[in-house]
Amino acid sequence: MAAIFGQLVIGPPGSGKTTYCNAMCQFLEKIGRKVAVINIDPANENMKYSTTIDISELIKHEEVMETYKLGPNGALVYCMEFLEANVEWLITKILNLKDYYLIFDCPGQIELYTHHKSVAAIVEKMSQNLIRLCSVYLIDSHYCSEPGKYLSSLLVCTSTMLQLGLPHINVLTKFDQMKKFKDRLDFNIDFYTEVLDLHYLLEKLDEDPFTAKYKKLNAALISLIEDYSLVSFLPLDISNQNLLLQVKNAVDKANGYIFGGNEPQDIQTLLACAVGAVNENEKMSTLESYL
Ligand SMILES: Nc1nc2c(ncn2[C@@H]2O[C@H](COP(=O)(O)OP(=O)(O)O)[C@@H](O)[C@H]2O)c(=O)[nH]1
Ligand SMILES: [Mg+2]
Repeated sequence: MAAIFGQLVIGPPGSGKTTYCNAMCQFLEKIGRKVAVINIDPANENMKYSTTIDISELIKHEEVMETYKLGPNGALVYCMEFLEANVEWLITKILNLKDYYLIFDCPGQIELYTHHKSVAAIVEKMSQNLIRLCSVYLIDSHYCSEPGKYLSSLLVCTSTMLQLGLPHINVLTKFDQMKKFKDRLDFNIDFYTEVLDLHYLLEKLDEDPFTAKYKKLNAALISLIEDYSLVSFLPLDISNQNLLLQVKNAVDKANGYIFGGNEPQDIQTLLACAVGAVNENEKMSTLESYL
């Protein structure tokens, strides 16, 4: 049985998941890939793509809220547990999509990825069925505008990576909005994307009125992030095809698509993906053009 490849698009509400799914689907179709977008967010909005599989065929968020008198977050957790209990429904549908590349649009409740077990269990079941996924974690680049917010995104990314155990790419979205808060950035953009020496971030945390009184906690959290040393970010502005291409290449390399997918790959693309080759000067000037 041949593997099926895809990406699991996750991240907080409003980080741009559905917009990314629309854009990545169009981008991949343009280069000739057959794409199926699967919506597993029962409370989704902005879906311009046509879904191949939609969780609302299985369970409806509003009905769960009404029937069990749950709030929106509780109902979402219920829906994910229901999907986990009925994972065969999802897998049977996916296994019928043999020649397709999958994009999963996921809910935005981050506890589903950092603590709760259902998404991890669903992913595990898919991998047992040769569905090879990479998680793509989207974070709004606005989080760079304050040291505490940036630290929180590093923590959330690290715990998601550990909890899901999938090949993983982190993406800072809405780069076109960076100009609006550039006066509040403490560092160059590459500091935020490459997650450079975090001692500088610790200094800023210790100066910031919100975090200054937690010096020991700040130091412990920074050292935790450094010990794991798992997080870096790719920049994304949804209207920039070049940045979409960089994300696509990183994902194709992470989930193994470049080695086992259906697309004929020329040797240059293969090599570029394999070594992550992007001209460093070009990369910096692209990033700086956003300030
Ligand atoms: N300026 C800008 N806005 C974006 C970008 N990506 C998403 N958005 C906007 O962010 C908002 C939330 O996006 P959505 O995809 O619904 O987020 P989701 O809740 O994570 O699925 C929408 O108004 C999008 O138009 C981007 O690259 N640039
Ligand atoms: Mg959405």
